[in-house]
Amino acid sequence: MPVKITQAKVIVTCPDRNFVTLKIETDEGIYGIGDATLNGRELAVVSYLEDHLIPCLIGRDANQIEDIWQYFYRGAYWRRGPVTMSAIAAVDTALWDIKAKKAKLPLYELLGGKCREGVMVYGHANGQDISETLEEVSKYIELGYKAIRLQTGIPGLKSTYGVSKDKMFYEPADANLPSENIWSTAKYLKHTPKLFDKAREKFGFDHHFLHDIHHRLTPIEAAKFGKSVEDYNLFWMEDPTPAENQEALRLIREHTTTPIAIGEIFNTIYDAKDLIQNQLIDYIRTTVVHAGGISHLRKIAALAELYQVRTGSHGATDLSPVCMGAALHFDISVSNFGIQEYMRHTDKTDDVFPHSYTFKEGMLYPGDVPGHGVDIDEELAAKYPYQPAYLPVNRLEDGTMWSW
Ligand code: EZ4
Ligand code: CO
Repeated sequence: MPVKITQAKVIVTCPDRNFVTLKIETDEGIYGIGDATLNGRELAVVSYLEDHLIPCLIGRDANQIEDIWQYFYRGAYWRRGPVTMSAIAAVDTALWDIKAKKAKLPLYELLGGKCREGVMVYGHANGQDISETLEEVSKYIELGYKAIRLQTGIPGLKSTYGVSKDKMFYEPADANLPSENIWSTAKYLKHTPKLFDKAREKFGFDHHFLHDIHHRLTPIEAAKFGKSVEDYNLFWMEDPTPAENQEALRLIREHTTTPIAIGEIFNTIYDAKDLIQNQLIDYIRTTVVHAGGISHLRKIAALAELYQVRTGSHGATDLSPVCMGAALHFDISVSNFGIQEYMRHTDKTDDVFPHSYTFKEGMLYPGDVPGHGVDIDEELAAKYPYQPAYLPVNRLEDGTMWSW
């Protein structure tokens, strides 16, 4: 029996940070929600949904998730890109939520069932200097984390990626016009291996340590970095070099066995396929929200499985609890899951998005309620209006624009 889509609306709220949420309602009274947040470009996705997708959704059969996906992807003529794919992702996630609620099953049951008990996550330890970062690592270890990302300030640079005043709730979108960071590759390459040297000296080798380079190095510099930290056994180095130039990864691979994770800014399987098929990465970091939803992410994971590439989905605070909930159902049901990033949301955010997922001893569990298990409290959401917020930009010391 068809389930008719009767209404769809976009909810924009800022409980400590901006989130864009799509809510799709049906004639059976069942609704579903999907995350459509694109950090620093939120309102472009709102318009894409309100002006272009929602009018085409009304009256369609909510059961036909794949057909609706194809309708919006192929049917638009203009394909791919973060705005388009975040909007399609929100529709897809909301429709999976509806289908699972209608079946009275947690979403992972429709995706083939659980492949594992829980989802290993990693948290973010960051500090102005090495000793501050190590203190943060201790806190994560006390909280039970098995995997931790380490970032630290660099002597001689006023600010850098991954380091903020607020520790547990690190938020990079910090100003109503972009703030500016200054970058020096030489200073970074000199300092960062010391962080991992001290961390292994202090904590040993029982925990997974990760690191995000945030697209800042050239291929040969990234190769050099990977080599310089091999003794510290990193779980991965993330975004070592901008991935528009995918051939560059071959050069890095030839020089280092430090595993590589890429994909948080990818939107489709086409962005990832060469890196996967040539085995130039070890982890693919595409997300439910920015890469076309559950349906498309599962296709990426299936391709990656053929090449022993595992998933390591992005999970920063700018992916809403709706995305996190959906991601956990994906993570628990794909065979080649690797790890899930998990930056905690603030209490204000969690209050607006009541959810069934829970954290215990370094793992997240999606919970067993029907659907993806995340809801939105619309009354509360309305109390926190949108506030413009940009991600920073990055310049070299001589003023040259660089990758943030
Ligand atoms: O810069 O989510 O691995 N995590 C990251 C994040 C991203 C932000 C961008 O919105 O690189 O901190
Ligand atoms: Co990253």
